[in-house]
Amino acid sequence: MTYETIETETRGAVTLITLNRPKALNALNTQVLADLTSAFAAFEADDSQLCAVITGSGEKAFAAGADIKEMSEKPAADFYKEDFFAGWTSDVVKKTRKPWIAAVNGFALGGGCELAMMADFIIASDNAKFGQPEIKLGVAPGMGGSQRLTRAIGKSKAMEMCLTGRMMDAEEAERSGLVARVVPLADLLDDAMKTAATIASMPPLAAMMNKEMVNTAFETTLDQGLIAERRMFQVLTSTEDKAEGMAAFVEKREGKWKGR
Ligand code: CO8
Repeated sequence: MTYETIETETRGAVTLITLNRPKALNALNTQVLADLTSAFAAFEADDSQLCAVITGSGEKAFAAGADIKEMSEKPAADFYKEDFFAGWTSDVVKKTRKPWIAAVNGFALGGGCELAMMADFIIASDNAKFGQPEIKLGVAPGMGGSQRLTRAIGKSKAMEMCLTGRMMDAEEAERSGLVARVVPLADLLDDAMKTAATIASMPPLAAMMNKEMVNTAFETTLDQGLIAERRMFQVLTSTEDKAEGMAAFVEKREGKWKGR
């Protein structure tokens, strides 16, 4: 499948999705959303694909935000009527049950930061810069930034970033818990792909349920989350991969997974 604004390829069980509008610093427009939505649906539907990585083309930007030129021409009523960009959350995030990683190279601003935060985790290059500069445009985050950034780094830092529009560098992002790890830019893609391959080598149902368990922590109370975790654990004990995984440990060999 070829797309207008992104590139996709599969390497073993890992799908690599690259935002490909380098001249606009990979700004996210309606076409990018449509392309990403269909690429993520294809990834989710393909049983041979077990983990995905999303990154930006070029060395300068993951994505410098929603496309300001597109937004500048859009009447307010259309933002509401089209429910502009609502699909990012409903189609990309909610329907993608397999794990995916954002490999953030360079700027991740506004919608770019918000897209990265939708991933299950972020690996950042040492030149990465995160920010929610929408206030400088007279608006505010509109794709989850005020919510996900606050959950990721806490109220004080999130509030400061949203109110001043300042950027956070990779080192501060790691210290604040926004990103899992920082690596040199030259190693970013290799590192993210290797990490994704490690995840793809795990029992697939266990990977999906581990993801669901951690995400549940953001959606509910501790008591409800602990119950959900216990139920998912109990479901996993009924899988063939659990029998194989425990037998493989006892027999001192690698497990062979069936995904059931
Ligand atoms: N949209 C469109 N084009 C962009 C964007 C963008 N977000 N960012 C950069 N570009 C374009 C520039 O216009 C320029 O194009 P051209 O060469 O045709 O003039 C090209 O990319 C290169 O950019 P610069 O020359 O500006 O490069 P610099 O190295 O000087 O600066 C920056 C890099 C600091 C990243 C700078 O480009 C910048 O500040 N960009 C805008 C960042 C920003 O404000 N992002 C937030 C956008 S708003 C948003 O994301 C809201 C999301 C919520 C929407 C949900 C609605 C419901």
